[in-house]
Amino acid sequence: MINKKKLYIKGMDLRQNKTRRIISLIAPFAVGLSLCACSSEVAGGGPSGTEAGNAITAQILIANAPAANARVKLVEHNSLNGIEGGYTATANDSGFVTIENVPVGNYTMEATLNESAVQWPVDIKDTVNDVNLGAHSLQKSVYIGGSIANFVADSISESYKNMTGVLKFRGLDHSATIKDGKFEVKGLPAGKLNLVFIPQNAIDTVYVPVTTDAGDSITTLKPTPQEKETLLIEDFEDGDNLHLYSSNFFEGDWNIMTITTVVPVPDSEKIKIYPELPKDYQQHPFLLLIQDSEYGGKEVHVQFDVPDTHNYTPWEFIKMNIGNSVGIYDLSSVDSIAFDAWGSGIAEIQVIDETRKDKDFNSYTSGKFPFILPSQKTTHKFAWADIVPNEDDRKRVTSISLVFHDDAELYFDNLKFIGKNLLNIWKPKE
Ligand SMILES: [Ca+2]
Repeated sequence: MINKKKLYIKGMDLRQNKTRRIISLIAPFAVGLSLCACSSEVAGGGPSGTEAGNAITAQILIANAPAANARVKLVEHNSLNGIEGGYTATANDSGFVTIENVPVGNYTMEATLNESAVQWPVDIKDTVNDVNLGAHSLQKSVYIGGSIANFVADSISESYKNMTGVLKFRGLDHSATIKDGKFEVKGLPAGKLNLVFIPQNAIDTVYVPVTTDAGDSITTLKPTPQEKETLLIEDFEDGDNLHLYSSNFFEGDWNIMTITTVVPVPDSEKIKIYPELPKDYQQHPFLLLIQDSEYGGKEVHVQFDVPDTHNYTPWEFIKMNIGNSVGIYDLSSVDSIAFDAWGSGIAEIQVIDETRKDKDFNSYTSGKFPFILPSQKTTHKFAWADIVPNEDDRKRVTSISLVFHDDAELYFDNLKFIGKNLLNIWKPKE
């Protein structure tokens, strides 16, 4: 802050010589730059030729170098009149500008050069003291354009959305004509922009504040409805027991199993699985279910045969773990699931969170959704919320199964999730 004080005193001392005074003011900020003795160009409104009054200085930079010839405008903060009644100046070779004799008030200063611009607020508290605004860097300018309908609330009448008139910016020297509700403005400074749509034949204007970043191209203020995406989880073409998004061997695997509610089960009452699993088969039995499809490629085909006489409740599972065995996965971004399934019998989609237990100490089942398997190849599409009604449960999923309680034949292929940002679901929650 010592520098600032020195600067101020220097300016006071040198008040008799305007040119030298400006150089003194800017010198501490211009170390290493070659200063020219020429005075900054001063133009625009306000009284001139008097020795009294303040002087506002600033340095304009572009890519950390002086922005020679940058155009600077100082406009009253709330003005809709642009440079009319405002001030302009052009930066010298060292990027410095000076504007003198600015009345007390709140202003916006804007600098532009080619495709770049910058704006910042300027408060003038008196007409005596000099104001050093420091250095400001030009950034890629902002584009705003399109249909007014995309910038105003739906409740605003159609006549406004189709208006002919003019668009102005409070505190900035920018404007654009509006025809049939359409407009276009280039070269705006990033930051807060206060748009005012002024219809030709009406009194009321529409005010729309917009906050922008450098280089923005803004054609709507309304959130664009995000496109739904379809994620193919499994088509079995790779012939393994991991689904397509598994990141290593231990994650996201498919399984087949049968469970009975009595132990032991006499051989004559055991559930038979076709294709039969060889007794010495050491690898994952699910691989045996992946077969060539008559429709091309591969699909899952399995048959469960429950003996006519049995004394238990059969459970037959085709189960896909979402990821690793301890991970809980957030499937709330899934809107629906689709798959091809056909054959015979009744399949029940079951969605499970194995990290939780129900009152019987079984894994917590958040969704049970039975459907009849048609005899012909059929694509089924079910709303995820119909399968898992509780929203919180959709955030905690460990596996999805097709469960059978009786004889069944299943052909299964092309499991897809449909929703938004679906790749996020593979991140385990805990
Ligand atoms: Ca397939």
